[in-house]
Order: sequence, then C-alpha cells, then structure tokens
Amino acid sequence: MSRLQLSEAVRERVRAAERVVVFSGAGVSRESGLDTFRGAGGLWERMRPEELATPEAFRADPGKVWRWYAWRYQQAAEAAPNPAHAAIARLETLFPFVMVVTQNVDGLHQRAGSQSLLELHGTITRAVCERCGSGRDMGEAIAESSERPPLCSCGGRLRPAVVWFGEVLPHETLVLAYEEATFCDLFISVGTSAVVYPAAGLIELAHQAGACLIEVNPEPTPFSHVMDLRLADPAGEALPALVDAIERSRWPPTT
Ligand code: BJW
Ligand code: ZN
Repeated sequence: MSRLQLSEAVRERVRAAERVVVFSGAGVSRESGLDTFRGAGGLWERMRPEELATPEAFRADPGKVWRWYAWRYQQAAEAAPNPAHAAIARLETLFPFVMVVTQNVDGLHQRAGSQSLLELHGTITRAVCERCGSGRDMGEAIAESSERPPLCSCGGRLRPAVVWFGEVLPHETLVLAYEEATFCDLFISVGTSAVVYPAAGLIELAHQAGACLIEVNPEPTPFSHVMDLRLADPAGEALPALVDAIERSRWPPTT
C-alpha cells in the first residue's frame, strides 16, 4: 500500500489520543497462513461450527474435536507473525496506553511482541481439564495423545482452553475489555467479521463512548457505517501504512 494520508479530522484525533484499543480477529492472521472462520476459504465452509466449536460437539465426539484442534495448534505453531502483528506491536511505542483485545487463539500477537493483550476466546496453546480445571501445555498434551484427548490425573478429560459457542467468556478478561473500549480515544478493528457476541459489542461501546473508529478489512462489516476511517486492504499491507501515518501525525510530540 502506498503512503497513507489521513484526513485532517482523523489526524487530529489520532494526535490527541492517549488510550488505544486494537480489536482483532482471524483476518489479522490470514497472511500468516491461518484460515479465517467465515467467508470464502474459511474454516466453516468445510466444517460446521456446531460440529467442532461447541461443548455438545466435544461431548458427542471428543476425538474429532481434539484432532481438529491438534491440527490447528500445529498450524499456529508453524506460522509466524506477519507485518500486521508487528505494526500492532509497534503502536505500544507511540501511545501511553495500548490494549490489544483479540478474539484469536493463535498466540501470534504475543509472538510479535504485543505486551498488553486480552484473549477473549482463550488460547490454543493451553489445554485444560474439563473436571478440575487444571491446565497444561497444549503441545505436550498433543504429544501424549494426538488422536483423542488425554486424561488429567483427576480422571477428567483435557480440552483446548478456548471459548466455544454457548460458553461464557472469561469474566475478568471481558470486564477489562469493556473498560478499555469505554475509555479509549482510538479504536482499531482489524480482520474481524464482527458478528460474534459479546466480542463485537466492544465496537458498539467504543462508538457510544465517542472514540475515533478505524476498521481494517477487505470486506465490509455490520459496523463499517460508523467508522471514521475504513481501510479495505489486507491487514499485512494496511496496518504498517496506518501505523506509519499515525506515527507521522504524532510528530512532533505535543509535550
Ligand atoms: C481480513 C483478511 C486480511 C480476511 N486482512 N482482514 C447476541 C446476538 C446474537 C448471538 C449471540 C449474542 N450473544 C451471544 C450470542 C451467541 C454466540 C454468537 O455470537 N453467535 C453469533 C455468531 C450469531 N456467542 C456465544 O456463544 C459466546 N458466548 C456467549 O455469548 O456466552 C453467554 C451465553 C452463554 C449461554 C447462553 C447464553 C449466553 C461465545 C462465542 C465463542 C466464539 N468462539 C469461536 C471459536 C473459538 C475457538 C477457536 O478458535 O476454535 O471464536 S467462533 C469463531 O468466531 C472464533 C472467533 O474468535 C470468532 C470471531 O470470528 P472472527 O475472528 O471475526 O473471524 P471471521 O472468520 O468471522 O472473520 C474474519 C474477517 O477477516 C472477515 O471479515 C474477512 O473479511 C477478514 N479478512 N482476510 C484483514 N488479510
Ligand atoms: Zn483434572
């Protein structure tokens, strides 16, 4: 993407911003080779969500669900963060407070260097016991048993530490995310279809709170019409250009 020129209005709001939230979804990891869920080529085109991403699916066929997550764990482990993850991490050098609120479970934001991160839908890097809740490394659990979920020492079954449909999101994480969205000055939504709740409600919150809203997504979303700026390019191109433009708009510093 060529040099990005922000409008005068967005430039001023970015220049004055102190608190930033980056809200990310599967599209941010697309250029790392990981599949999105919805849309052309997405995971749900091949598999139905209710067969894989619900507690009922796990109860009905634990081996099938475990093998699917073992495959996705392997993919994520072999993937590398892309320029979008790197640009998001770079924001922490430009603003006093940055929080990445991700729906992704792949661990790529951490590996790109983002320090402040809320994982709304959990992580694929951990497994957790269904019965006693004790956790362990997902890679070790898969190495022990790749075909079906291994058992915990308490006799319970291990499952990936992710949030399935119908399950509640981790309470403290969600409360913190609500706070960040309510008090941020700049909210950047990237690579999410923004249809899964309560996560997508963060956009509504930031909008109601009067934050400057930027969306990075080749496709429109239900929130595109409220955005102050929409970049309809792949995140790996748009985000480095956006963060460059943000950096220029914040120079020289006001203090
Ligand atoms: C690019 C790109 C590039 C492509 N660059 N962009 C209110 C209304 C309606 C329904 C509900 C509601 N509240 C709750 C619900 C039910 C349900 C829900 O939201 N359903 C809707 C789908 C209809 N929500 C839940 O069940 C949640 N729990 C809950 O609400 O508990 C309370 C409760 C419990 C019991 C009873 C009642 C209430 C839990 C949701 C958990 C979601 N889990 C998953 C799986 C996680 C584990 C795993 O990874 O396997 O999370 S589903 C899946 O969707 C995953 C994602 O995190 C999530 C969001 O998807 P995301 O990231 O947006 O990806 P995509 O694929 O949808 O979009 C990718 C985008 O990228 C696209 O727009 C592309 O254009 C774009 N893109 N290339 C930039 N290069
Ligand atoms: Zn246990």
